[in-house]
Amino acid sequence: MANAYLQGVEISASQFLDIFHHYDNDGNGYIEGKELQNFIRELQQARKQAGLELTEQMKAFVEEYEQNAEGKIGIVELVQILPTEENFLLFFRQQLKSCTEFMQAWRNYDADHSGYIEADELKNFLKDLLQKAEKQYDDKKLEEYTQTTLKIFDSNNDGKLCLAEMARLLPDQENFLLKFQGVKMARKEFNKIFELYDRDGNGYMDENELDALLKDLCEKNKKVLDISKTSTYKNAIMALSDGGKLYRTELALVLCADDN
Ligand SMILES: [Ca+2]
Ligand SMILES: [Ca+2]
Ligand SMILES: [Ca+2]
Ligand SMILES: [Ca+2]
Repeated sequence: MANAYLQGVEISASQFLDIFHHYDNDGNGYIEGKELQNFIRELQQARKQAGLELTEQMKAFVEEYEQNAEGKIGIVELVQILPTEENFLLFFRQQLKSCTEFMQAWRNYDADHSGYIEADELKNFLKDLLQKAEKQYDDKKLEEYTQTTLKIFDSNNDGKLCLAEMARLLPDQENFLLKFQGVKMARKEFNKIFELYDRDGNGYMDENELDALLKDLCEKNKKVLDISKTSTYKNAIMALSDGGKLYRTELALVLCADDN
């Protein structure tokens, strides 16, 4: 079924989702290695069968990855290749060019500060993106986009998006949030660290306190984190702050494992 969708001149948001899941065989959120080679082969076949030329984007993509056994693409890359109806995922990418912008948006749209983007908050997010892009939409479309976006990013199926799930929207090189997944700590340890680095004990981190914490964290986790990027990490995380006051709840989104 999913490979038949590849013949479409225009692919709907839900067909797009089926295609992604079909080719991401092991479900790790990327189409890579053999999966990618398989996708390239079937894409070429499908276009031929439908009597369609490869689009310019497809040609460039095939050229880049055909001989590349290490190739790896995520959802946002796939959406750029396929003729998806209303490339709504690209609106995110246009708005969220850096990790800092991503964090600002997160702070903005997590209106109830629950630490998650729930369906109604996601809908507001999409609505603003569509309006900014001056796209026509109705309630039914908006609902479809919301549900599709949720299905794409909600890896643990709890019906809401956490920071790490949504971070998959970011380009790889910008994506330190996924790296921080590897250094997340239990709640108890996190609390201890928060108190240690909140030097003046006023209940929030200022920029300098966060800087000291991140430097030590990078030093301790050299394999995962890049110490030369400390200030990039810091600026992005400070975007979660309340006018320069970074409270425990917000820092916990980045550093604290969810299940603790
Ligand atoms: Ca995969
Ligand atoms: Ca929320
Ligand atoms: Ca989730
Ligand atoms: Ca402080």
